[in-house]
This record gives sequence, structure tokens and C-alpha cells, in this order.
Amino acid sequence: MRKKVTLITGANGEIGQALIEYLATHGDTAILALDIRPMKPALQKLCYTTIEGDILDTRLFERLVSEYAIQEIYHLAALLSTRAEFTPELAHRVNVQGTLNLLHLAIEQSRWQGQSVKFLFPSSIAVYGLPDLQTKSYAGAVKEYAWNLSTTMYGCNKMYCEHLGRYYAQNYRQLAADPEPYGVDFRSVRFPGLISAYTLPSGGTSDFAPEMIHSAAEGKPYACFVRADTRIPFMAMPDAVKALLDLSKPEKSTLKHLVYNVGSFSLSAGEIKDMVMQYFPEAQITFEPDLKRQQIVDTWPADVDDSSARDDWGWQPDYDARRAFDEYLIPNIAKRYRQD
Ligand code: AKB
Repeated sequence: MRKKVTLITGANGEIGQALIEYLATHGDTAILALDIRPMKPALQKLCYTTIEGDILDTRLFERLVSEYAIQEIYHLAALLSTRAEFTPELAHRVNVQGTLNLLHLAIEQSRWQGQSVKFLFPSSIAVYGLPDLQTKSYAGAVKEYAWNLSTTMYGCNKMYCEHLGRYYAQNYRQLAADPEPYGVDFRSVRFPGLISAYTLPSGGTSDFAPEMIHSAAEGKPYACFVRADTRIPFMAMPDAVKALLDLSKPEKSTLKHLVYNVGSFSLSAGEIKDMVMQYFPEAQITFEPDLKRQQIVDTWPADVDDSSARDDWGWQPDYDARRAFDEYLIPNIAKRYRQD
């Protein structure tokens, strides 16, 4: 018998680590963690198996199929928006071909198991592309279907992968004599900028918020790479994990969409600085915009309209900005740097 597992790709990344910790302490799921980098020993202990491997390696997937019955896939591996602009073709391979490989694995597993395998995919506010600041200001909280005109390779990759997910869910090999009986149970959330108390992101363009908070706690000066008036939506990491798990639960038939915005709070970089200064009055935070990264963030919406997620599957974040800072970010980040 093949072992029943939940596959998590990008397991070493920020969402991966938080998701593994949550699942290991709250569930009875056997986790198969995959990452291109070696997993931290503390995380390894929480998983049934960890594999150091590349999502572009199709041989690896052939091996996985023979050894495991994959019940659910959390496909988190990706190159983020800033990183992707330095190597767009590599980003396309990892973000698109990598996702295609995982969708193929999912559809094969669905056939084997006689039911559609759940596929949870983190998309991003990077799929939006507002043409200028005036439009960004009047657009306010954007709906899923609006302004899908990303200017970044990462955003284009995420948008296309949402389409691929829909294709594998509903239309895979639609002209075949033996139509696909199950398809993939694809579900996606478009995340805002995420802020974790325990890890720092790398290669994203929303990284200025976590970098600012962590630097202040560490007592290091921070030069923020966007203007103080730059506003995008953010979310505390526990809510990101909650969003993925909450979306994984409902019956497929109750979901009206495959892709949902999820929001929790929207802050400008200046407002983040003001909040940080309340906790760390000595913090040295300046604004030295990098015009090119600024240009990217200026195309992202100031906020998202997540009413579909709230209506269809009861999305409700636990953390607004104040609670995120008071109860999650500041105490845990302060402790982390006190210990170092
Ligand atoms: C990034 O900055 O690339 C990510 C994102 C907004 O998806 N954090």
C-alpha cells in the first residue's frame, strides 16, 4: 500500500514553514515536504518525509507516484516578484512549468484514487496591474476580475497558473474519447504581502514591511525601498495559513469560484513605520525609494475586495493591523532578536 500523504512544495519557504508547523500540531496529516534547499532539522521532525528536489525534475514525480498516494497538494514553490525580474525565463520555468508538473501529478493521482485531488495554490496581488497612481487611488479595493494586467513576470506567471488550474479542474483533455472523470480540485487565494514573525521573505517586492519590522527589533537602521505613501494590502502569516486551510475545507460544489482575493489590512509604508515606532521608539527608518521596485508596487492595488471569499466560504481574518502588531508580530519578533 502506498502511504497517504499531503504534499507541500516550497516547504522551506515562509508559507511552507508556517503551514507545516500548523498541520503538524493541529492535524493528523502525514506531510511529504519538498524543497530545492535542505529542510531545517526542526521542520524535518514535523514531516513524514522530506525530499530535497526540484519541481522541474519530472523523474522525481514519477518516483513519488510509485511511493505515495498524494491526497492534497499545497504547491507553494515559486520565485517571487523582485527575484523573477532578474531572471524572467528561469522564473517562468519554475513558476509555470513547475506548476504544470504539479498539476499533471495531481491529475494522475486523481485517476489512481478515483476522486479529484485537492490542489491549493497561492496566487498573489501581483496579478493586478494598475496603470498609474491616480487609477490605483480611485480603484480602491479591487475585485478579482478587475485590472488583471500584471507588469511583472511573477504576476503573469501567477495569473496564467490560475488559468491552468481552471483548465485542469474543468477542461483537461476535453476532446478525448474517454473524458477525464475527476479533474483536479484546484483552489487558489490571491495573497497580499505576507508578514511573518519567524521568517524573513526573500525576493519579494512587498518585503519592505517585514524588513522594516524585523530591522527595528534587531536594532538595525532600515532604508525603506518604497515611498512612505505606498499602500498595499498585508496579512499576518497565521491568517495566510488559515486562508489556505479554510479554502481547502468546503465541498467543491459550494464554491462559486476557483480563485479568491483574501484581505486583512491595508497600510502605507509610512503607517507601518508609525506603528513600528510605537513599539521601538529608537528605530532608525528612512525612505530611500528604489524607483524600479517602486514602479512595481505602484501597480499593485491599495486593497482587495474579498467579499466573494467571505460569502462563499466564510473567510474572516483573525488579525487586523493592530492585533497583528500587538499580539503576533511585536512580541514574537522582539523575542526572536532578544534570544540571538
Ligand atoms: C512579492 O512581493 O513578490 C510577494 C507577493 C506580493 O506575492 N510577496
